[in-house]
Amino acid sequence: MRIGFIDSGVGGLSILEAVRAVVPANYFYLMDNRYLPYGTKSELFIRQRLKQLTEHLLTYQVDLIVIACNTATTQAVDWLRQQFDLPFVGVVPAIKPAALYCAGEKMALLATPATVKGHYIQKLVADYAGESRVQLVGSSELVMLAEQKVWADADVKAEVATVIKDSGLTEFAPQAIILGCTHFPFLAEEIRSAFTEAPKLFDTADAIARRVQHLVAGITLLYKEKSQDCFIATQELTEHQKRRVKQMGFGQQSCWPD
Ligand code: DGN
Repeated sequence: MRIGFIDSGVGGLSILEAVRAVVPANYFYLMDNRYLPYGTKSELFIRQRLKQLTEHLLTYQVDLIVIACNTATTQAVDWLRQQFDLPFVGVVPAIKPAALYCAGEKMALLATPATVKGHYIQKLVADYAGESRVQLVGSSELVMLAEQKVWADADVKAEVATVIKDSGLTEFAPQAIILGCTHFPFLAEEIRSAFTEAPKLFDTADAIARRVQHLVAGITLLYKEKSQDCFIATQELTEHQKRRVKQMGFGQQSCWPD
């Protein structure tokens, strides 16, 4: 079994970890760091780029692709399903479970600017938020802070608190926050501590892992693979980043061509 992953940066690793824990496979993680962050790009750009990345992953003969990015999923996954004949698993914010938890109280969706502006999210909120009051916050700054934390172990607590405060969220004081960007689980601690009363955080990693597990059970393999490895393709990384990638458990690295 070969499973492809796509994100513009480290965010998809939060999903990869959950999927790897339950599905034995060879993993191919395409980290499109050349175009990080996706959250500021147009829908047309994201679609064309995802098409290119999917074609690249197909050269590794993947059986299934996880679009481990809310931004790319909300802008492109339906369109990709029409272009290619393999299963795609997308990641969308966990609005429904958060609304159930809040039972009509306040909740917030923290995602990228592109995700919060998209029709897909507006519809999810209209369909599933129920009586809850929802504040939508789009931030690419948080994406970059998550990158700094993961790559360099940077202490980003103060910066995260400032973004949360400036967005009006501390004043809004939601009972729940939906982490609608796969980068944000890496900032969970910092986000919680930006509030006097920590809200409950909802992410999608476990739901995606169950979905992949379900789909994989229905895929018939033409050959049996013995190894279970994790490969990563990125644009150039610094020496420090290369060492981090190894620590993260990636056996092999290659450079994603332009
Ligand atoms: N991790 C992506 C997401 O879930 O939306 C965001 C990364 C980005 O490029 N903005």
